[in-house]
Amino acid sequence: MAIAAMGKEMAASLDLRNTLSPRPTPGAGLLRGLLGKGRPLVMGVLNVTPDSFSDGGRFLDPAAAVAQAQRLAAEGADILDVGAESSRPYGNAVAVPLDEERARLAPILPAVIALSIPVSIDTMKAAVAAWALDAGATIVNDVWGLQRDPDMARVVAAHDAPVIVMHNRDAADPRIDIVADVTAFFERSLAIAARAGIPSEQIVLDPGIGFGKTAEQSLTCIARLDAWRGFDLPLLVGASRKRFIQAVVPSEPMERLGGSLAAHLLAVENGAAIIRVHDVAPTVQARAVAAAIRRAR
Ligand code: HH2
Repeated sequence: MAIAAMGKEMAASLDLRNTLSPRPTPGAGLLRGLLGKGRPLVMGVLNVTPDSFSDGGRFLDPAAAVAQAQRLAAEGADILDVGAESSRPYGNAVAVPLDEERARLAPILPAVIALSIPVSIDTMKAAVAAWALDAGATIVNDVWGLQRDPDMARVVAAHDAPVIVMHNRDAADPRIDIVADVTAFFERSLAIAARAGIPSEQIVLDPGIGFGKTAEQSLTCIARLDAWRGFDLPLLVGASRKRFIQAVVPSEPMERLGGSLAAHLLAVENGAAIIRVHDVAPTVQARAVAAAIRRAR
């Protein structure tokens, strides 16, 4: 069966499933198990969008999206992060209606989940998160850290799902102390999470490289990652292909692999437990070599 046709059939069963009871959730054991692998986790990015900043339009076609998910899995991704609305780290946000976001995901999500790698849903909408979790996604990645959609924390708690709480701002302000701003944002998110009943073992913190930050502030967030170790929660860094790299070495997004690898290796040195990347194979190789060098010390 062609992948697109398979996707349609699976999407139909997904709709049906949503009228039935939701799947049992893996609870805190999932995140604990992943982090227990004893190495930094590589989260592979799948953007089912026309307008993502580096690969918009490449995986909008369901067959291309599923093939990319299979590739990321084969290359060694520990988690697949699937998104259908560009989070537009650099402004010009084009809000995607709920139905459109779900329509982009429906033909591919079952096939991605069938790869048996934990799937995180990269969305700012509680309704999309709930729908994807009911369909078998197991992690929520909220680029507004539970602070944009007022129903997000409830959905995460109700599904007993791990959640990535990412720092964000509407606009960059070069005058602020970015470390203090991120810290205050995390504190607000953690208070929202606690009120909703999300256990702290289910939370990952992410300073949101490129989001509402100058290039210097993004560099600072990676350099000062240890500032957030005091929260005693796993940290995620997503520096892949981001614009701060161009501020160091002029380059187009697809020419930023070297900068992405450098940023992620240093993030790991500074305490990142998860790195979010578009290029899984080179990152897995870099992780292995860095680990071998560390062992040879
Ligand atoms: N970056 C992007 C999207 N989602 N989620 C987390 N937790 N951390 C990040 O740094 C992060 C994220 C932006 O990258 P991409 O998905 O490739 O671009 P777009 O949002 O334009 O689709």
